[in-house]
Amino acid sequence: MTIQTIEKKIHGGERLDQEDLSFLFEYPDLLAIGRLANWLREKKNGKKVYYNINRHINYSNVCYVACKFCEFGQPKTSPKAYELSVGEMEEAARQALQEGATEFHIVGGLHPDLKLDYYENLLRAFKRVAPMVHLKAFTAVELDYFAKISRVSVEEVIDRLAAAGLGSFPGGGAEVLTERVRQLTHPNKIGPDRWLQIHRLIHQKGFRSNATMLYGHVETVADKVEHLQKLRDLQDETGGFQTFIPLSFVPEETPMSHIPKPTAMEDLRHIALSRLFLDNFDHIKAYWVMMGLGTAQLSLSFGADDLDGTLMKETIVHMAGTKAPEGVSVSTLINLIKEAGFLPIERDTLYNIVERQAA
Ligand code: V47
Repeated sequence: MTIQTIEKKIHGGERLDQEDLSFLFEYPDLLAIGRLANWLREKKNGKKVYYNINRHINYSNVCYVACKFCEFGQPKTSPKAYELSVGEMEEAARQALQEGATEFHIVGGLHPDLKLDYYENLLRAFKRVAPMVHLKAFTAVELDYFAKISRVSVEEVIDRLAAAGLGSFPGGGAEVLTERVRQLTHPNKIGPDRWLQIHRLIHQKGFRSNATMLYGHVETVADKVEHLQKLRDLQDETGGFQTFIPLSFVPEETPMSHIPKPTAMEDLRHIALSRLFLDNFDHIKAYWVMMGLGTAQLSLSFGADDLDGTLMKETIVHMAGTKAPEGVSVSTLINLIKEAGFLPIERDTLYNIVERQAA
């Protein structure tokens, strides 16, 4: 195997296989990989880089699963545990609306006391405050848990949440979709098959969702190859994923703080390889709050075409110890994109272009 054989495949529109991907994970010349990924990204999306004005809302971090990579989730008795009131969340929504938000990204821990009707009421409250704002909410892990704690099927959970205003589903909770990694880092949470099954169901019901992969902890190249293959297979089957988001592990305050944070080189490699292998995903998102704004900006030349987002108040990786800001202004995002030589395009959650009157 050589980089030239892979180059030929990419330029000829041929799919990479698992062997190619394993080779690229170990290939030393990152710039050669980046050039290929950028070529493919320009073929798909030209010079466009999408960004969005969104607000993250984490209703509560009370969670019983204790994943080793996570500091956000806390037992109910922990001094770090919190629960926002609906009033506080409505206020956050009002403020975000004034700042032009088109999306609320709503996720939380697996709370032992809250039942499905709480989440339905929450979505209805957001819709009352901001009827036009898209609600992207609840990971497959939460959906599975809501079904269990309320003794209904996941189908019913999806239907009832959709009736309450939910528009699409985020890609969290996938971690690394192999049983080996699950046993090591999150044995109390749903495994690969269930995560994929729930996304299949979401897509079959006509909704879109995203997919993630949390890298930089105990996973091997073989784990990541398996993960990406499973996502590509499901996307072949349903076409329901909108974007893939590689998540760079933030170790500082977590139970795995002894593991060094992924370097910028590793972050760029994961962006580039996602672009090259996931040929059936339209978008690769650079999530700046985990990799940092500088690396996220660079990643636009390594295959990413989406810079998410203004966020306004990120909590999950701030509790894990990230030094990135909690949110950024729209002008910061636009300037980062322009400075990197790309064309900033504001999108909504479903990648419709947002046109705004000049102020
Ligand atoms: O599922 C938890 C990860 C995810 C840490 O769909 C950590 O548009 C790094 O999924 N270091 C939540 N990562 C975030 C997420 C997401 C983010 C932005 C956009 C979208 C989307 C989805 O964060 C969790 C978990 O995989 N996570 N702890 C940590 N210490």
